[in-house]
Amino acid sequence: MEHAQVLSALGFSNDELTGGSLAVHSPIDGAEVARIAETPLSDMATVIAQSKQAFKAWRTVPAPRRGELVRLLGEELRAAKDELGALVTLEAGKITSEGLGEVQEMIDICDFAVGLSRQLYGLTIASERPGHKMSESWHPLGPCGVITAFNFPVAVWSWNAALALVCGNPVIWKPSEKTPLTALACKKIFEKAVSRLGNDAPEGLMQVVIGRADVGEALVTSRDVPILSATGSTRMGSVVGPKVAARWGRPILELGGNNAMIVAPSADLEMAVRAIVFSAVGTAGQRCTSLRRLIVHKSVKEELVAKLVKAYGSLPIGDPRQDGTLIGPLVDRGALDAMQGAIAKARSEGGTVHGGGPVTEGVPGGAYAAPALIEMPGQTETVKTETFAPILYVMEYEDLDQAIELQNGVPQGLSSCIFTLNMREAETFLSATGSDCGIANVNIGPSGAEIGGAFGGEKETGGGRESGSDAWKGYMRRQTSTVNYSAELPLAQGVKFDI
Ligand code: UN1
Repeated sequence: MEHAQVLSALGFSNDELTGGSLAVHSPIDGAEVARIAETPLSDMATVIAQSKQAFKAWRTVPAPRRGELVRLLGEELRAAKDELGALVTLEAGKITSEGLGEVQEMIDICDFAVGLSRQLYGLTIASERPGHKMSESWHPLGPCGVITAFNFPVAVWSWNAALALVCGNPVIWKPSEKTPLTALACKKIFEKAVSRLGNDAPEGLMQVVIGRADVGEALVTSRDVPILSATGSTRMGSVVGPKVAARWGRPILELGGNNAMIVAPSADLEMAVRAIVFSAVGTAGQRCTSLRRLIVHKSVKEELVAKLVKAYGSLPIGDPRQDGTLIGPLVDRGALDAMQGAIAKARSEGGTVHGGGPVTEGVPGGAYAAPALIEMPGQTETVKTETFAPILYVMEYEDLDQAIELQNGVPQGLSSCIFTLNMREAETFLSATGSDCGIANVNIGPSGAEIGGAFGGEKETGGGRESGSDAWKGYMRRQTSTVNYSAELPLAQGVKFDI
C-alpha cells in the first residue's frame, strides 16, 4: 500500500496532515508523509487541567464499567488491525507481520485489562486488636502521563492506557516526535470506543499532545500528573526520573536494555540459532528487548558462530511491506550512523566484524543496514553500551559463574536468557544468584514477551513495571484501613495511654 492510502484508510484528512510544523518521515523510503500541528507549550496547562477535571468524573465510574470502555477499545482495535498495523510499518519501518503483532499486543492488553477491571482486589489483614478489622483497598490516583518511544509506537501506550483507564485514571499521551501519526490514529480509534460507551467517559479522558522534549517536560514537572510512565533511552530516564521524584510523582521507567543470551554446551543449537536471529535482527534490532550480547560456551562457539554467519548471510533486507522481508529499515540516518560508529569502535577494541554495512541496493531509500555479528575478546565499553541497531556481540565463557558474571556485568537490566538442556544450569540462571534482569527466560530469546507478565527491568532500565501481573498497582493508590467495631479503644503494640 502507498503511504497516502494507509493514511486515508485510518481517516486522516488533508488538513490534519499538512500545514503543521512537525515533519513526519517514513523510514521505509525517507519520504516526508505529513507536516502536522504541534501542541503549543502554552496549551499544556489547559490539557493537564482538563485531565484533572476528567479524573474527578472517571474515578466515580465503577471499575467494570471503565473496563467496558477498554473492551470496546479492544473491539475497535480488532476492526482496525490491518490499517493500524500498516501505519506502524509506515511510520516505524517494521515488517508487516511485526506491525500487526504490535496491534495484537494492544488487543491482548485490552482483554487483560477488561478482566482486571473486576479484579482490582485488596486484602483483609488480621488485626492484633480485638473487635478490629484491617483492610487494604486500591483507589484511582489521577492523570497518567505516558511518554512513548518510536520503536513500539502504539503497544507501549496501550499497556499504560488500558491499565490506567480501568484503574480510574485519565491519560495524556506524548508520543515520540518520530511517530506521532500512529498516536493520532489511536486517538481516533479510542474516540470510536468512547462514542459507543455513551455518557460515562468524560471529556479529555485520553488526550494526545504532539511535540518535542519541552511538551513532555510539561508532563514530567506537573504536580497534577501523579503518574508518569516514560519509555526511551537511559539518558532520557536519568532526566525524567529525578524530576518526577522531586515533585513527589510516581515514575514508571522503561529504559535501555543490553540483553544477553547464554548458550551452554547442552543447548539445542538449531533452536538457539532461530531464537538468536529473531531477537537480534527482528525489528532491525530496535526493540528494547533485542538481543545484543551472546555469551557462548567455548566448546560450541565456533560451531554456533559459523551457523550464525551463514544464517545472517541470507536474511532478506528491504522494503518492510514486501512479503518475505525480515529486516526493514532503521528509523533514520542518525540510527545508521550510530550503528556504524559502534561497529568501528568495537573493531578498534579488537572485535572481528561480520556484516554490518549500510545497504543501498534493492531498497527503496531509507537507512538500511546488514545486521552485524561481532566476535569480541571481552566485554568492552562498546559492548556495555546499548546501540539501537542490529549488532550482536559474541563473547565466550568457560564456566557458568563466569557467564552469569558477564551477563550481569552491564549497567542495564531488562531481559536475559539461557539456552541449555541442563536443569541445574537453567534453575541457577533463574535463581537469586543468576540473572539480575527483570526478565529471565530459558530456551527462548529475550524479546517478544507476552503481555500477561510484568514488563520492565532493573538498574539503568529504570525499575518500572508495565503490562501484566500486578503492574496495575503502579497506577493506583493503596489505602490501609482499620475499623474498630468494639466498644473499647485498645492501642496497637500494647501501648497504654489512659486519660
Ligand atoms: C520495547 O521494545 O519497548 O517483549 C517493548 C517485546 C515486546 C515489547 C518490547 N513485547 O519484545
